[in-house]
Amino acid sequence: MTTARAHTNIALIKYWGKKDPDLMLPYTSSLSMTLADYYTETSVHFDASLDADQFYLDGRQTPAAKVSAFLDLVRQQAGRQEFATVTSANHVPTTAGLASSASAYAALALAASTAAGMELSATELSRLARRGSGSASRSIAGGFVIWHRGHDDATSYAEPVATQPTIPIRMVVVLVNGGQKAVSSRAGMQNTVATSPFYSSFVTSNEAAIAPMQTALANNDFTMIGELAEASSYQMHATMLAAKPALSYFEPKTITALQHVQQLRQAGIPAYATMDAGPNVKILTLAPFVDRIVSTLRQDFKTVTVTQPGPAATLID
Ligand code: 2P0
Repeated sequence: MTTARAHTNIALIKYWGKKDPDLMLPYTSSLSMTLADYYTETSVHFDASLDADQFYLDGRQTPAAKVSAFLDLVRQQAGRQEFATVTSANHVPTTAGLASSASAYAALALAASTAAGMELSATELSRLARRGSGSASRSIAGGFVIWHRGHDDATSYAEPVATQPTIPIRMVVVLVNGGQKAVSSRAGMQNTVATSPFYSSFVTSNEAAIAPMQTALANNDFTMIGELAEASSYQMHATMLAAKPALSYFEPKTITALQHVQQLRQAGIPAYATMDAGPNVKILTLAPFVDRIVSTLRQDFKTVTVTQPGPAATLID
């Protein structure tokens, strides 16, 4: 049995839309922060006596179709036939309002490829994880990570940005609603690509933000990091809102949280908002300002958590 741990990540420059849904090639490059406190641990054991893949998620037997499709890629690469038992535990509490598909497929890619006898490089692992979920390609690496959109399977992978920032960047996660989202990322992005008249503008401006973000990270320029991240998030949501039918992940309390961020900034606190395919708000800041931000948001929200950059995916036994 092989066990791997991978941490989830939040994109600062977003991924929203696939050019090639089979190979999971995105329209834009994206850039993320891997998170310290939220991760998935997954064990894989190939077993010749099994007649189907078995999947246990958080202690419960779970339909294995998606996991099986991913294991097929691993079996194909490794030249193996056996089915596998996969046991996975998410340490990504739904109360944190964070998605787990990134950490899930990154952990599965590392555990399954190792269990199948392969020793993939970080680049190969990222390419494999990408096939499970686009954002999982980024959870193979730690710290600040760029997923190069590439133009084929070999060139679309993630790696740490060349120069990591040394300033103490923190992320305050504000829970607006921890429930299941009504529209999955996969369906939402597909419809946005197909119907939003703003989609090509999103691709152009998002892509144009990648190099400045790398520069801002290398220069420890937190104002530029925050401004670029907030802009990418709002541009992604504006593009979805223009889709037909309109796609909005905003809830009334999302606006409340975003207003707090604006007011904090007006008061001179470095705080910038980013949102994913859900109503929760993540606030980028620096360590000295965390307490002020948390106490402000707790006026209106019960669950406010804090995290920081986290490590690369790793084997744990
Ligand atoms: C991101 N999100 O860059 C963007 C921003 C959500 C909003 O990646 O279809 O679960 O499995 O590739 O990666 C969420 O979408 O979608 C996501 P698939 P994924 O983090």
